[in-house]
Amino acid sequence: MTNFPIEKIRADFPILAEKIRNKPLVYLDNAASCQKPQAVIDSLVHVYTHEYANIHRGVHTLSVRATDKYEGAREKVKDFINAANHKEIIFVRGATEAINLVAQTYGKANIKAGDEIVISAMEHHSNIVPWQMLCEQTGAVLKVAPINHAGELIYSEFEALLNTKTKLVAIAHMSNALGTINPVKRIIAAAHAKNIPVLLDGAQAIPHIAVDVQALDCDFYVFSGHKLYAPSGIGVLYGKQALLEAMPAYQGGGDMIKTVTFDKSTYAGLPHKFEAGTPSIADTIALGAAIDYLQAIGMEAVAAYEAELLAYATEQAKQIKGLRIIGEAADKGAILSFVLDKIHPHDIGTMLDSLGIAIRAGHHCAMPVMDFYGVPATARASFAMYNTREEIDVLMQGIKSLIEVFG
Ligand code: C6P
Repeated sequence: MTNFPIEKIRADFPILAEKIRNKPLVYLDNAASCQKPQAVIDSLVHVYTHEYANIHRGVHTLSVRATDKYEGAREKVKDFINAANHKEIIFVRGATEAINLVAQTYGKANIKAGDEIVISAMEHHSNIVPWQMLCEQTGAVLKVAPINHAGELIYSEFEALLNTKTKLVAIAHMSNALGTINPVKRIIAAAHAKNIPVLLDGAQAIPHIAVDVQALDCDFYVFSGHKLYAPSGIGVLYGKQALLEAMPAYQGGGDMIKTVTFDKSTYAGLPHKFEAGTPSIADTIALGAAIDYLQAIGMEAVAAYEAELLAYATEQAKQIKGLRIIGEAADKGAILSFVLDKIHPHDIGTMLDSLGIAIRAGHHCAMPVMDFYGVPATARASFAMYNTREEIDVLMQGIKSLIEVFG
């Protein structure tokens, strides 16, 4: 892509200059967690050097500064995903905590024995296990919409699962194991036509796709900061205000209360009702810095650049004999999962590491996807906006040399 400022972007990420085993780092494990630009690192240093104190509690200057910055980050997240109101942005530890929060509050209040929750066969464990726990607690039933061999949701079978017993649809915006981007607008419209709310697991989609929660009309959207160039330990639950207001509180403690006596406590309004205890203050502020950084580049430009990277990687991978791509959906994000004849994915990962190439090998916390394809694991190269065609060439060369030696 001619206008994409790739050299400048790469220079903004200091870790990309690192040498691994005396080779230039080729970091292709972005779906697990991506690297941080200097602006995010600087934000953390700045907070701890000039702005750090506990928030919402102090009248002293530093506490006011930290509170302003923390609440400022909430405004940035609100604008980034186009939420209607900052009260709809709840800070949590990550996508996993956000889904558990919805399961244990919205779920417990609204889902009872015999009700159904619909997920898909491509979900990450974080969007399976919390619903299984809720089903065990309530007697509700988990229904799983199947996928086809390309790794796409079989839409007609998904739609056929929606009925009067369905109380929630929880589905990945983009799959971490396959890269599939689900037809979420269509899914949401179909569910809403039957008055069923929809939670989107946006953990993988958020760094690749411009998300507009109002245009999508999703009821909940969850993501983690660490996949969005921000620190780990901070994530977001978006929920429509009316739903969040009606939900019971999640954890009890400081900052989520209005009044406390030994007889009874009353709770704070949104968003604080769901943010008990001291949060990850500096990380939240740095999430705001990551969003500023990304918005200066523009999500449309990022998406177009990454689409080119994926197309190039796919084309190159298809030329390698003995390589099988796992996940070939028509609509796909920047993830290339694959297996090689006769070489276990863990060996692929270890051997590529000796060449300075970081990929993930394993079940990617999506064991049912591995079962579906009949493989124990896959090797997964996942791309970010700072990756290049040259790095894909290094990856492909590495794979070819493995096949020569071990295949
Ligand atoms: N997937 C991967 O390598 P947390 O761990 O809470 O930040 O995100 C959980 C999660 C939820 N949904 C999807 C679709 C995900 O991909 C992930 C995290 C990483 O694929 C780590 S297992």
